[in-house]
Amino acid sequence: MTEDTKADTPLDSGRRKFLNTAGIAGIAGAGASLGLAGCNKADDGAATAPAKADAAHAKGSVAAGQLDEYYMLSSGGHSGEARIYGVPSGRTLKRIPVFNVDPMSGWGLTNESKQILGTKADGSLKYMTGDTHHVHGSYKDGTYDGKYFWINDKINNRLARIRGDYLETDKITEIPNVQGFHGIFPDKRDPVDAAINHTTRVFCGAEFHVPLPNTPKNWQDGAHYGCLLTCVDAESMDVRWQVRIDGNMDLCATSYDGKLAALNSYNVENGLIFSDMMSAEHDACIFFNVERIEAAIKAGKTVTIGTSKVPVVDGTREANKDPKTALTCYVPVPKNPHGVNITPDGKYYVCAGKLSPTATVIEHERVLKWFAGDVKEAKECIVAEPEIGLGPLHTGFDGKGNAYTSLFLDSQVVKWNVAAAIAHYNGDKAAKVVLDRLDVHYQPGHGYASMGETKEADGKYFNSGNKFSKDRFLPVGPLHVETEQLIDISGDKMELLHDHTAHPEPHDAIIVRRDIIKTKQIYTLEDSPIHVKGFDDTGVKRDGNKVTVRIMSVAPTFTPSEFVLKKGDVVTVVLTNHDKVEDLHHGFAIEGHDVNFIVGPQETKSMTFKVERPGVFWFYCTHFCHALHLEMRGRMIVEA
Ligand code: RUQ
Ligand code: CUA
Ligand code: CA
Repeated sequence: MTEDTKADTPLDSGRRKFLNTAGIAGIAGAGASLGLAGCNKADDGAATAPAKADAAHAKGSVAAGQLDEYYMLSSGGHSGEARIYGVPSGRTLKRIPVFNVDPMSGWGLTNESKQILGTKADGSLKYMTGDTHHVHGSYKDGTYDGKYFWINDKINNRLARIRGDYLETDKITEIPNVQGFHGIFPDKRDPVDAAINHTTRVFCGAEFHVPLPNTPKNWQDGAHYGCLLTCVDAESMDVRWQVRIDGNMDLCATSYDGKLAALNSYNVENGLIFSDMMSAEHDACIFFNVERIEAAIKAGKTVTIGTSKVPVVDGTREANKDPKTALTCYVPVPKNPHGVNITPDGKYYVCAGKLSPTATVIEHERVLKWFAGDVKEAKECIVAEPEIGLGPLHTGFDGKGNAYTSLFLDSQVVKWNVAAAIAHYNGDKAAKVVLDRLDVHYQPGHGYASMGETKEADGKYFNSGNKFSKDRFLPVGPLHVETEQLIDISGDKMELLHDHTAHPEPHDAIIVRRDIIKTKQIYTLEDSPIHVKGFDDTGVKRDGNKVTVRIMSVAPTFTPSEFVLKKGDVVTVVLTNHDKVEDLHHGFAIEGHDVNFIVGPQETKSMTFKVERPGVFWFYCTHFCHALHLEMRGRMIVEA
């Protein structure tokens, strides 16, 4: 046994206690009252036998040359990108630039990507950064169809779409009148038209209150502030409508019948300062009745806010007192919850307690009944409130009736049974709710199971996205390596398979079966309306000081391999890669001009820049492509 397979040495449990104390002190010091009484804490776990550790390691590894079973699409936090890891290996497969600039692919540099990202009048990027938290895929028949993936930008309130065939960003939409855009979830089918059994909408929750419209006038007065839920069209990516609510929105889940979107709210107080956000004993899980909202939009019961033309309906409590016409239902949950997830059978929503050591289980059918006027009080939609441990944040499911919740303060993942929790809530005190606990290292945030957000939840793996790695990897400076841990959930007991590093700072992810994602290996020339058709289509065209240089690449040459410009020219290079061989990419970079991008087989990219320095400038291929890759270069000549 090597040093790093030793689990739970005395040192290890000591560290865990330190982290717990620090975590609780942090929250308690901030004025929260933690309802900790009665919370069962498991012992620190038994030492793992070496043979067992080796077997677990083998289960979590993928031999050289073998492929992973799943794609894990992960957010990249303040890097602004998305990432793909292999499961079970934990190997990094790809980083997808989304809201960030990426020199390798030319994202944020090429004209095509700048158009997707959005530019200012001078042609420069409107934003250089983003903060991605949640990735979700498009659905058909209750499972992923592999067509699209969506990811949010919390900083600049943008929703991006990644197309499943290239696994590249193809559209970005900015959402008006919101700040702190956090939770997203695509719908799983249409609430009315049974023939539409796939995703057509994406719901986006806003976490921060802003004055509506946003002016600094009366900024002290919270009454001017509000939060909006936004519905974006999955195909056009246009903003369809918004709903103004009381409170805020954090995470989102959608029902399998398309009828409801659920968003947890930790600030029903509409507080603008920390202590106000913590003042109420209960916050809410807010349910949105999609069919009624769209009917209200159609009927024109809308307002617009500021310069935005997006229709907004009123989802506040005051305006929705009658359940039979209500657009929204506020189910009270213990103060400051985090995360909401729906069980794969579509029956229950689980809201994690965060400050409360409980999870709140809300029955879908009862929420529908509340909207029909058949359930008196929204709180009657709650069917269980199991005590599961300290700092519950996010829940994954195995499709066998069990839930796996991350416990931030306990540094654990807890496995509990949903049916047993309901039985216990109904008085069956013998019902065994908590089935297992596993220490993770350390302080997990998001956790998600393989296919766990679909009807095809398969109960194989659970990935714990830990917020702190401390001593799990070689130290690399003050900021520790980010860590994720893969857990086998196929047996009665959870089994830790391995740690893998994650580039800072991952949040949420989804684990998608590999047969669902069907990527193309070669681009289509016609993807680009300006592609260079062939040798006859190459060369230099001048229109005043605007010059277009059309180049094609065929390994290992560029045609033309030289072009002459004049100082002051604004030049657009259009490069089409005419190679048709899988994986045969070429790069294009020019000294001194910040030009750097790659083109895949049959792909076209363009970039516009100004030439202000006379001289000879080599352009060269940056991506290894051929035995004569180094020779794949040419000259840009700028005359005085
Ligand atoms: S949140 S640690 Cu941005 Cu997804 Cu819960
Ligand atoms: Cu073309 Cu390297
Ligand atoms: Ca609150």
